[in-house]
Amino acid sequence: MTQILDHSGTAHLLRREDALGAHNYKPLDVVIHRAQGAWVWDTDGRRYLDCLSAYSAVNQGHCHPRIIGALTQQAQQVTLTSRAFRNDRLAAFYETVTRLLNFEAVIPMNTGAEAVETAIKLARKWAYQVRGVPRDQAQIIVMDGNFHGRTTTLVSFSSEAQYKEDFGPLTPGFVRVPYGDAAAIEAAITPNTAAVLFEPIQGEAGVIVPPEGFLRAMRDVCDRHGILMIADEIQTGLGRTGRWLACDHEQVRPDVVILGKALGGGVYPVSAVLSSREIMNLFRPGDHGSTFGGNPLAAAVAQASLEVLNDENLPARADELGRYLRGRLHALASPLVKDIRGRGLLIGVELHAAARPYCEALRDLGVLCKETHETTMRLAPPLVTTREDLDWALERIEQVLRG
Ligand code: IF1
Repeated sequence: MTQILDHSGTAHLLRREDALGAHNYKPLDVVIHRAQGAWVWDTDGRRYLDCLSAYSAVNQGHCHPRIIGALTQQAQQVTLTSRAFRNDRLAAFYETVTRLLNFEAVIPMNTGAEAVETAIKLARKWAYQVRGVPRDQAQIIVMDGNFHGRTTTLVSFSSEAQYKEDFGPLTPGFVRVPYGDAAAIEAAITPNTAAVLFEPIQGEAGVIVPPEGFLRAMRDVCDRHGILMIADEIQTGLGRTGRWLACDHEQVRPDVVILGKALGGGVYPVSAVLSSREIMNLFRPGDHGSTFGGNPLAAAVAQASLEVLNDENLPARADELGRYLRGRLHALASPLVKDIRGRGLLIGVELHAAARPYCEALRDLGVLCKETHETTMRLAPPLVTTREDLDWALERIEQVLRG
């Protein structure tokens, strides 16, 4: 007798995945099979509103037809040349990203962590060649609670024990100061300081919005001491907080901006570092590179991803929907809620208790979100979400947070 096995059954999939894979994640047990716009469907056809957006990587919504169109069209043309040769998609991508973000020069990479590493190399070279710091003495000021990625250098200056313990020896050259305190940055500056590296809103730390005026004050400190201001806008950039860059909220222009996540439109990893021509010119042939960085498929996808953000006015939409969502969350006046933070559609709801059970309850009702730092629920739906979608989610959030 033939045994009929349900190979797509959820429990079966989880067992097979966990049997062979590394256990470096503890995902919510929902197995996503299909997605469109702000919505995803599990293997049993149940529908969920995605209120995480792959940590802001799908700002444009899942499987945006224009981005998928660019992907499939380019995939049939040419996908990878390496930078040993030129490809016919790079120039247009460079023009689009520098024009929309208002920078003079760009270097393409793949993942966020790689782009942060790229910015660190650029800042160090600037310190030695321009600021005159003695070789190997450059220091970069970073913030308590930072998250910039998981390479050995980036975890070296994490304040999270688990991210670095047992992964040493760590990379020297970083000094950490409290987040949101420009005076602390100034006090940490020495003749060997190259740069300050920061997130304009700290994502992983629990959606921490710095005090009003912090970005401006930091710009001022960097100018007075002649050091570089490097904004990691991998999570906050590209419309998420209601502006093209979160630094725009204080009309601050960093010397170096790092983009990732939504630059790839949720379909392909694309990151980039933007700066002035003068600073970017410090990179000479052979200084830095990547097999996949700037490949034609990535360039086509990134260009379409930027055009969608621009043509659909998604930064303004995030601003408007964010105000609405935060207003409605405040109006719930739930006794379980300790704080509601955020800008645009990057929202943290801090609870008095662990957030995980509430994320699980929301999943059961069709809303996907993820806890960060134990007690904070992160709400960050795609920027294409409608007000009706948010109302649908709010009904369920209210039900769960009623207490
Ligand atoms: C994971 C966190 C978010 C980032 C900023 C660089 C990177 C990230 C500001 C590195 C990445 C991630 C990675 C992802 C979960 C996510 C995350 F909770 F871990 F911290 F978003 F808040 N700078 N963020 O947020 O980019 O190399 O991953 O492309 O599972 O580690 P990457």
